[in-house]
Amino acid sequence: MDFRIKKAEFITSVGKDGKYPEKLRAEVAVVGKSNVGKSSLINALCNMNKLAKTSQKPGKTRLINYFKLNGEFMLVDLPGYGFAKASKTEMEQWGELIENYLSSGRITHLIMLIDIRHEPTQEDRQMFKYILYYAIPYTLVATKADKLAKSRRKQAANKCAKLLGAPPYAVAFSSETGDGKQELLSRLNAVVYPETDATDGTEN
Ligand SMILES: Nc1nc2c(ncn2[C@@H]2O[C@H](COP(=O)(O)OP(=O)(O)OP(=O)(O)O)[C@@H](O)[C@H]2O)c(=O)[nH]1
Ligand SMILES: [Mg+2]
Repeated sequence: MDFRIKKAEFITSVGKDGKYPEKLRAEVAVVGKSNVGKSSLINALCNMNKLAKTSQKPGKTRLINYFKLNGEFMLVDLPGYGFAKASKTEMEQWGELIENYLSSGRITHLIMLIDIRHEPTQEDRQMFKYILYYAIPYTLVATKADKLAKSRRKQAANKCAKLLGAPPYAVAFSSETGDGKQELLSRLNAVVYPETDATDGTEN
C-alpha cells in the first residue's frame, strides 16, 4: 500500500525546559550533524517546502521541533551537532538538550543522517554509540545522494553505515531528487503501524 503524508503541522519547539508535547502513537526523530539535511528531509517526506526551516549555513535548527503527521504521530527535527562556529556554551546546551531527549524514553525510532560523500565524523560515531547505548531502534540514511553519480549511490550509502560500525546498510536519500523517499516512507509506515503489518488501515 502506498503510504503518504497527507497532513503535516508544526506543533511546538522544546528547549531545555524539556516540556515535551503529549505523546502520540509514535515519535520518530531525525538526528545528524549540522547541515546534513535533517530539516530538508522532513520537508521532502511531507511534500512541504517550508515546514521545517532550512539554511545553507550550519546551525539553523536550535530547538527540538515537533511536527504532527497525518494527525497521528510525531516527526521530530533536532538541532545538529558538529557546528564549527558553536561556542562552548552552545555545545554544552546542545549536549544537554539531546541527551535528555535521547534518554527520555519517548523515541520510537531514530533516523540518523550521514552525508553520503564523507566519512562519518567523531561526533557521528559518538551519536551512533548513544543510539546503541539507549537501545533506540534506528534507520541510517545517507543524504545528498544527488551529489554522486547514480551508479555509485547505493554502494556509497552502505559504506557510510559500515564505517560507522553499523550493519552495512543505509538508505541513499536526496531531498532534491526524491531518491530514497518511498523507501523511507515505507519504513515510517512500518514503524508507526507495526500491528497492521505496515499498512495504516486507511483505504486509499
Ligand atoms: N544537494 C542537496 N542539498 C541538500 C540536500 N538536503 C539538504 N541540502 C542542503 O543542505 C543545506 C542544509 O540543509 P538543512 O536541511 O537545513 O540541514 P540540517 O541538517 O537541518 O541543519 P541544522 O539545522 O543546521 O542542523 C541546505 O542548503 C539544503 O538545501 C540534498 O539531499 N541534496
Ligand atoms: Mg535543521
